[in-house]
Amino acid sequence: MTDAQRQLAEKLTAARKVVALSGAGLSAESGVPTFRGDGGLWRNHRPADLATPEAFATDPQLVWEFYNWRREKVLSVEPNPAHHALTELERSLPAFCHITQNVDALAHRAGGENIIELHGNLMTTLCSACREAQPHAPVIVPFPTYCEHCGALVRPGVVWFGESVTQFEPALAAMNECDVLLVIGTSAVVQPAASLATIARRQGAFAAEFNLEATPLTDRIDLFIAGPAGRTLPPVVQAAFA
Ligand code: BV8
Ligand code: ZN
Repeated sequence: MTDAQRQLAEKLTAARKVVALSGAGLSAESGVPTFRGDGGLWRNHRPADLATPEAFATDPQLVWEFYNWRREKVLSVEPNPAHHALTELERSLPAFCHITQNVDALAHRAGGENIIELHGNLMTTLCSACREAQPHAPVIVPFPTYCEHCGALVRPGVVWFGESVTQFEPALAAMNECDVLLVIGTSAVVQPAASLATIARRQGAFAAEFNLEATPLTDRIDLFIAGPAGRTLPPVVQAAFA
């Protein structure tokens, strides 16, 4: 354990309300590709061609296939020790909220409960016109199906660029109330998720960041814990609640 990990463990032991804000780096050790950086999805695909409402309107089949490929990937992997450490943290604290930009639901599969999926969920679908959720629509089919209510094309239940994130108000409330914020595996460049961290810090929360490298947030947090979260986070949680 480093001094930084020990210091964070003490803060967690004393905390009442803790928030974790996560990104693709949390799932990297499970084998889910990240978006930016080496091997990142946006190295080979342009976001504007695949993750916007305009892209879906232009070529629904291409967009659908991109998401099918990601769905299959996610179904073939397992939560990693960082996901499990967050579940243990949730069970050890009076109040805990995990705000994630990830659409892979791995935190749920690790047993996490109070999770805000800011960018939606890969395994759900909604109508591209009336936005009704499609509870009966099969997700992994070779082509998009049609809405049960209005007949328009069904799309993946994720938040695309230019769209409003889901559950922003509860995420904001959690940031305004927490004593400790953990920022895990996000490049902190996509808004409004990235600005949520700043809100917690401004109201006096102690903020720690887990990442392989510095991000635009690093200068504005209290502790930076370098390394893969699956290795650096579990010992902190264990030390805090052993
Ligand atoms: C909105 C879902 C209005 C779909 C995604 C100019 C300036 C500011 C903003 C904008 C701008 N131009 C446009 C915007 C707005 C835009 C935006 O922020 N663009 C950026 C890129 C400039 N945002 C939007 O359009 C958003 N909506 O603004 O609406 C509004 C405003 C306020 C309130 C309400 C509404 C909607 C954005 C949602 C886009 N959807 N995904 C899908 O998945 O297909 S975004 C995409 O990036 C990803 O899906 C992911 O969710 C998100 C964030 O990425 P990260 O998770 O951070 O992943 P990344 O690969 O970047 O980083 C990984 C990190 O992990 C790295 O730092 C790496 O070092 C680290 N790491 C790797 N391995 C490990 C690790 N760390 C620890 N351990 C490891 N093992
Ligand atoms: Zn519809």
